[in-house]
Amino acid sequence: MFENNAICKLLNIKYPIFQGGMAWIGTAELASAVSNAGGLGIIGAGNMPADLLRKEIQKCKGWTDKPFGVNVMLLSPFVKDVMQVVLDEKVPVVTTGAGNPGEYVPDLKAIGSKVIPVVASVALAKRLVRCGADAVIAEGTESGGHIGEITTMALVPQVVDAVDVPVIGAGGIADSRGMAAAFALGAQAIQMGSRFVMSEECIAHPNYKEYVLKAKDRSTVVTGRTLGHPARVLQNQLTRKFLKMEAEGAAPEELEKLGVGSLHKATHEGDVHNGSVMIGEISGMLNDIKPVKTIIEDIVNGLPDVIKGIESKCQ
Ligand code: TUI
Repeated sequence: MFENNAICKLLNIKYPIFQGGMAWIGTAELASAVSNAGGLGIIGAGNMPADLLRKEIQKCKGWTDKPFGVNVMLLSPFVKDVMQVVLDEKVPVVTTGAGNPGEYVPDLKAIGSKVIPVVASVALAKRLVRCGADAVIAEGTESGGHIGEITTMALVPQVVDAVDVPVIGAGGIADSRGMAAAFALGAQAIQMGSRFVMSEECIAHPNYKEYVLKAKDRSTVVTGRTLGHPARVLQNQLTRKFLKMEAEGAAPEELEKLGVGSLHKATHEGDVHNGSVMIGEISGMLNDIKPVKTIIEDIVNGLPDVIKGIESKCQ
C-alpha cells in the first residue's frame, strides 16, 4: 500500500499520515511515536523559545531514526530564532501555520528541508508553491486551534486544482472514512491533530483528554474572531466569558490578556474550565484513548472496506 503515493515518496515515510504540530502537546514523545509508527510526527513549536525547541528536536532524534517535522507557528514572538534552530538542526520536514512563510522558504530549501506550509486559501497556496513549497496542507475550518474560514470539503479540491504539488488534507479527519474522503477530494495524504491528542503518547493532562471524551458534535466554539486570529476550542467558562466580552466590543488588549497562557493552563495544569481546550469539530467522535500505532493501523487497515463501500454504492 502507498508505494506510489507522492507524499510517501517525497518524504520517505510508510503511511501518508501527518500528525498536526500542536503547541505544547506536539512534543518529542508524540512526534517520535507517530514517526516510529510509519507516519510523519511533527513537533509543534508554538510559542516555544528557541532553546527549548532545540532540546525537543534533539530528544526526537534520539527516539526515532525516521523522518519527522517541526511546525513553526508564524505568530510566535520567537519565530526568527525558531527558524534558525530548525536550520541548524537540519530538520527534514518543516510545516508552518498561522501566516505566510514565504521569506523563509529559500533558506530551508537550501539545507534540504522539505517545506510544507499550512494554507487556508487558494491564493496563499499558489503564492507559496511559486516560492518553492514542496507540498501544501489544506486545512479546513473544522480543525482545532487557529483556523481559517473555509471547510475542508470546499478547500481541498480547490487547492488541488490550483497547484501542481501534492496536497495534504486536514480538518475534521479522524478515521478511515475521513482519509478516504480526503483522497476522493484529491489529497495525497492527511494530517490529523485531534485524533493524536487522544493517544496514550500525547502528554496532554488527563483532564484535557477527559474533557474531549465528553465532547459532542456541537461542543466547540470559535473565539478571537474580533482579534483576527480565530481559534476553535471546547466551550467552557473561559469561552463564555471571552465570547461575551467580544460581543460587548472589548478592547483587543483586554481579550489578549484573557488568552495569554490559557492553552498551557489546559494542556499542563489540567484546568479545563479556565484554560483553552483546543480541539477540532470531530471531537464528538473521539471516544477512546489509544496508542499512536493502533490509531494509525486502524485507519490504514480500515481503508479497503471504506473504498469497497463506496464502490458498492455506485453499482
Ligand atoms: O496554526 C494552526 N493552528 C494553531 S496555531 C496555535 S497556537 C496560537 N497561539 C497564539 C495565537 C494563535 C495561535 C493553535 N493552533 N493551524 C494552521 C493554520 N494556518 N490554520 C490556518 C492557518 C492560516 C491562516 C491564514 C495560514 C495562513 C493564513 O494567511 C496568512 C496570510 O498572510 O495570507
